[in-house]
Amino acid sequence: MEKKFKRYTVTAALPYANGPVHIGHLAGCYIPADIYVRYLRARGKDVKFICGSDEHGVAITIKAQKEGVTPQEVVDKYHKMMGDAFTDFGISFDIYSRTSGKTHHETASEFFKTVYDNGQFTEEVSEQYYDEAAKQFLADRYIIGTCPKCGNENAYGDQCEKCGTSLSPTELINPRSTLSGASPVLRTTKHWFLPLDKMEPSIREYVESHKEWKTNVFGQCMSWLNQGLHPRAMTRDLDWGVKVPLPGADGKVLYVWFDAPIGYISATKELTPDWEKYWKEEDTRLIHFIGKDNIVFHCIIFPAILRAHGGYIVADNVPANEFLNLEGDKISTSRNWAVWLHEYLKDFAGKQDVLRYVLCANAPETKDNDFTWKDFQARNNNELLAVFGNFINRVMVLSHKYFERKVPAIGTLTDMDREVIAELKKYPATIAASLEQFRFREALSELMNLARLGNKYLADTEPWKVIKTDEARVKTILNIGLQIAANLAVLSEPFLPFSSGKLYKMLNMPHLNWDEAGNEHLLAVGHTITEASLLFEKIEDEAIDIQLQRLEDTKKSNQLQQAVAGPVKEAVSFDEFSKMDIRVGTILAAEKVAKTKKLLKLTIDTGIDQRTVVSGIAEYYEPEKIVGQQVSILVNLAPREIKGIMSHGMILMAENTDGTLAFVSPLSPVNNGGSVK
Ligand code: B3M
Ligand code: ZN
Repeated sequence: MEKKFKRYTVTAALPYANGPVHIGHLAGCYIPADIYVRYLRARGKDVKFICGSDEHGVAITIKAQKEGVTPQEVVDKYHKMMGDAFTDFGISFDIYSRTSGKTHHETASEFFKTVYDNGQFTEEVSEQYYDEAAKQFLADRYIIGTCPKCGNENAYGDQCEKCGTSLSPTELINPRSTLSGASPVLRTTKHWFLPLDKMEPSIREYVESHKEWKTNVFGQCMSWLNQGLHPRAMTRDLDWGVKVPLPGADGKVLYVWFDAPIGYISATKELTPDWEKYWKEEDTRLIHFIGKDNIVFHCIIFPAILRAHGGYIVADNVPANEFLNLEGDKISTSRNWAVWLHEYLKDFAGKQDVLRYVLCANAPETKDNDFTWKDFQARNNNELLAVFGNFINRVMVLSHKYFERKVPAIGTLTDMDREVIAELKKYPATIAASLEQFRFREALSELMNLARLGNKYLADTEPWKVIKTDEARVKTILNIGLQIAANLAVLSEPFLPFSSGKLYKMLNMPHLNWDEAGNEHLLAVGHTITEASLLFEKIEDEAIDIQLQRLEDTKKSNQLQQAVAGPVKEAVSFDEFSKMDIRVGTILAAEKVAKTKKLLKLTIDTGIDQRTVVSGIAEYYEPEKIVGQQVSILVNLAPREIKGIMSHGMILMAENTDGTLAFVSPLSPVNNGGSVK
């Protein structure tokens, strides 16, 4: 493999510019891609790392509609935000472009035109829903109606999110347009299709020639192929996107999955005048990093587009990851169930490497995986801090203390020294072997094993004790310790670029390539190192509790937002309403009613009298906390006996749909006895 390829084009999926970046994005695609590219650069390879925002498609127009702004405003806002987040986390793209740019529009247009001129498209006229009020054809996501399977009244034209069935818009019962609310009508429209059915043999041959692909990727491709490919429309009736460059195609744009992957090519064009080498020469290795929902587009449809055009290479590998969940639940932008990078940075400033570490150590490489804050804390405290940080700190501090920041001379080696050095020598190759196979978790754990080796070496040799009797021996130990630290600086760079940078600085060493590591001569005897600084800090429970509480709040507010209000009761006259005498009162005393779970016995100052009321609120309020609280009380409810206590009236409670209760209290103080009307 190494011999065949002269250069690398590495792409990371172009994220839709319709929301901020979250940990799922990082874990699924950007962190592995960045580690891989940093590693290739460290090996001195010729590599271009390409990404940008995907700014077309209904993902954007729907967001614009929701926020009441133009699609352009949506993409401008999020393109900036996403680009900043990637920079903040050290994702080292050579270019972060965008598909709304001029180069991209020209490139995608040219692509379409060439495929058309090559006679590769088929034209088809079909009936599609049209909104006469909004005067436009409706993409599937713009149509909602009743799901024929489960009766959900808000199923989308492509899928019912309640029962998960995939649908086509014409299957919906009572379809309506989300733009105008009108019932859409069917109209004929012409589109250009890529005949994937006819191209199947060549795509199958391509996929089958890549049995080395990750099993999740290869498996998904084969299952698509075995189900049979169908012609797929490469144009849409939409006014946001790259215009279809054909006469008579007004109001039509390229299908977003036609134009977006071409965005990789446009971005490369913007990056270098030499771009053709990276896309057209067989000795270039093209690799797409993506999440699993993008597999079919990168392994089947994009290669088909590239071949229909001609003159381009196709991907040699597509190391897609599965999904990352958050605390056991699917990450979701609309439910705000995510850890957003810009928020993480506010709470954990300077701790980008911790997140990079956790997301790599826990990456959903072969199956979906879960991010939990407890695991985040444990990995920081028990691994980064206790192993890596602790080793570096000890070796630095001891070298300062005993040898005034000079790398001490190495003396006679013991067996243990020789073993440690022999071990050390294996690491560059071991870590590289894992990286070459896109096994990032394994690679990272090998890196940590090198830090463990250093830690154990110090623990076994105990230089802090030996110094009292044998300074020459301590010189040797710390020389070897410092060499391990220097190797860590080089080998950790792809994974933990910020910490590696700090370590390079502490050791005052020039930047080294991967292949220069793996020996005990990285730091010359007498070389001066600099001040030690902490690489990692302990993360306390409080910081984690804040995050967990935030998620808890999100969960609650999601539940309440989903709540549907009950139907209105029968009408009452004002006279009937006025019969109820509702007053403001203050709770003077509260205690639990013995042998019950739900009841509190309250003494209320109603302004008229002081009276006892039994109320079923013990699950929501602690007695000691509500004394002094003002509440609304129905004072002319006929008294009744509850658990042997006479209750004179009823406290008014607001009830959530989930049955939880809250007092109905005045927002500013009202005198006791004031009426509620
Ligand atoms: N924007 C889908 C996504 O963000 C899509 C990827 C395009 S890659 C060319 O998952
Ligand atoms: Zn359904």
